[in-house]
Amino acid sequence: MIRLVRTLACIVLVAAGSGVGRASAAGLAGAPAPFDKGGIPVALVTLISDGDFFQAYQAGAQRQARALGIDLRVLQGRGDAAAERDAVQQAITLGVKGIIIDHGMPESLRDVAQAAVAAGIKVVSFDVDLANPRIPQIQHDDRALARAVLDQALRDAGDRFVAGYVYVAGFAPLDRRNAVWQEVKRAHPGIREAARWGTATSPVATAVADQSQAVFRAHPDITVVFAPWDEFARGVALAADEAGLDARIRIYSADISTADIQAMRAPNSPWVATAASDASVLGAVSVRADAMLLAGEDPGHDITVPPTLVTRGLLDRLSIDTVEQLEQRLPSFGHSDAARAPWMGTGE
Ligand code: SR1
Repeated sequence: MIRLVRTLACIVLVAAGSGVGRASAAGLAGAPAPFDKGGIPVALVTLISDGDFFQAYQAGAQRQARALGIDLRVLQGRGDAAAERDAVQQAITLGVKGIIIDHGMPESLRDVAQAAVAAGIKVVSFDVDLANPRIPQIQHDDRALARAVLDQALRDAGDRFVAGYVYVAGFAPLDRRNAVWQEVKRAHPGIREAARWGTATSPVATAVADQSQAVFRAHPDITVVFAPWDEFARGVALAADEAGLDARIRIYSADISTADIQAMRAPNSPWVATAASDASVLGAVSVRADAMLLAGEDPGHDITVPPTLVTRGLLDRLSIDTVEQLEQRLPSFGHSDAARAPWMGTGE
């Protein structure tokens, strides 16, 4: 089992008692029970809180929860798989009606997730395969995401280059993206992966920057880095900048945030492309999928949100400086109808 940094042994209960994320208790007109009354307690149990992606995911989940009259409590595992497991058990004890499990190690979650299902709690997962037909799974279309950004690398660099690859095994989205990277290398034997590195230890970007500096010293011939998590890409970009390699290295990543957009658009930035789904949309989709189960409806078992390829050229052309501008100018990025029942309306 991968064990991430144990920052705090305790689970942090973010929303309960603070008023943050409290949903209206009024209920939704015309909605099925229990949404006609509101105030439905649901727990969002997370493994990772580090970085922009997870903050935006939680913000999107909170917004959607408020709109549906869900009282969403966030139980944070703080990078500790055992603490995340405890959080699922705590949610069961708290008597929530629904649980959303965001990332995690399947082997430490499957039995507690099944215990929640057996207790009548409606469970959905995001980016972790709990191998349970009664637990719908939400995810990016990770294969399409990796394919889109690697195709861009092939367009930019041709199919003969020395690559660096940032990867940590055991996380479902990274494993799915890794499968595509392996396929691309097989199909293009002119690509040579000279080094592979990575860590999920918090703070991820800083730790990856330290590793990347050593890699660039040992492998000065690397010209393309595939770093399919924005925390990875941020670390690689930092190291490339400090080593004065901006002009020689191109970085291809996943995810996008306002800070990422600014890093990509910085003068001489090596970070040239990313493929991403909107993290706040994924948070909203996760809440809606759980809401459908709570209303006795079927959201489907595999719920995917398609990615958008975002290049520095596109950001420059459309003068995009923030994720909000990206959402406005590329509406397909900022909106999804996945897991949306008619009674929910069209907004978050
Ligand atoms: C450690 S897994 C990190 C990934 O999870 C989310 O799916 C984001 O896309 C991020 O890249």
